[in-house]
Amino acid sequence: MPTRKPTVIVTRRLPDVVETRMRELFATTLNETDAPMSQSDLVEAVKTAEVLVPTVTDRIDKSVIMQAGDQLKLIANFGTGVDNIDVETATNRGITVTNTPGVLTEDTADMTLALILAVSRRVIEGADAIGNEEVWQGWSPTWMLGRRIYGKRLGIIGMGRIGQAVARRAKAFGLQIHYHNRKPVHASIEEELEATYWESLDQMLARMDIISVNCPHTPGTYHLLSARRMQLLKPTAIIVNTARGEVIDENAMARMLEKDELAGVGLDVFEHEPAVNPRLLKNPKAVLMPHMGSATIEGRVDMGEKVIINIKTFVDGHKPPDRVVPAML
Ligand code: 8YV
Repeated sequence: MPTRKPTVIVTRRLPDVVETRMRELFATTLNETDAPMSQSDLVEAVKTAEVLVPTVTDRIDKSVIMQAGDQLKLIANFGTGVDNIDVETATNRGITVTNTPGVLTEDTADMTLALILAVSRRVIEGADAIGNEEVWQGWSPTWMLGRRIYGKRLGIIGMGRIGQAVARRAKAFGLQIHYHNRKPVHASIEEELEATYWESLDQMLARMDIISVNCPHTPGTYHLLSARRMQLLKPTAIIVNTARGEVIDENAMARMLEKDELAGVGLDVFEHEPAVNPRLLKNPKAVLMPHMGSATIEGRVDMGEKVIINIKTFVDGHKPPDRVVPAML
C-alpha cells in the first residue's frame, strides 16, 4: 500500500463520527444519499478503490470481484456476517477481507430476547390493540393469552459469541439452555450456562419450546432449518432468527404457521431481504423486524471503529485483526 492516503469507498452512510474520522485518515468517498448501490455501481467502485467498505446490502459476488482493478487490496466489511462477499474469490485474487466481530454481540442478543418475549407474550398484538375500541374494551381473564417462558427449553443453533450472550440472558429469565453447534463449547462455559449440548440437531428440535438461530449463513447452514427438520418441532414451539434468513426455509416455515404446526416466529432477518414473505406479513403469529439486531448508536460506532482499525492496520503494513479466511466459513 502507498504512503499517501489510500482510496476508500464506503457504500452506505455510517455514523457521523465514523465518517469524519475516515475522512481524516483516508481519501474517502462517502455515500451521502445512503441509496444502496447497484451491481454496476459496485463494479465501478472496485475499479478505483484500494479499500471497499461494504455492508450487508451489497452483494460482492464473484462477478464484482473479478472486475476489480489490481489496486483493490482490502474489503473491510461493515458487519460481522460476510455472506454478502465471495471470500474465496477475493482471497484467490489476493484481496484481504475483514469484518467487525464482537462489537454487536450484546445488541443482537438483546434483540433475540426481545423477539422471544414479543412472540411468547404477544407484545406487538397487545400494543396494536391499544386505542382500538373494537378490539379492547377492558381487561378480561381469557383475552390475549400468551405462553410463559420461565422453565421452558431454549434450543440455540450456533453457540458462538452471540449464542452464548443469548444463553446468559435466557438463563436469567429461567429458561433451560440447550444448544447445537459444530463442536461443544468449553466445559467451563457449559457449566456456567448449565447448557446441554446436542450433537444431533434433529433430536434437539423435537424437544424444544423455543428455537433461536444464532449461526452464520454459510453453504453448510443454508436451510439448516429445512421443511423436514421443522416438522420435528412441537406445534407449541416458536422460532426466532436474528442471524440470517437463509438458514431457514422461509416458505416451509410460513406454511407451518398457517397450519398451526408452529406457535409463532420472531424474525429480524429474511431469506430474500429486504423482501418479506407476504404470507408472513399477513400472519399475526409472526413478529417481524427490519434487520435491527445491531441497530444501536453505540454498536454502529463500534463497528465503524473496527472498520477503521482494520483499514489502518492494513495500510500500515500489518495484518488487520479481523481477517476472514475461507477456512473460517
Ligand atoms: C449489520 C449483521 O447491521 O453484522 C452483521 O452480520 O447482521 C448486522 O447486524 C449488518 O450486517 C451490517 O452490514
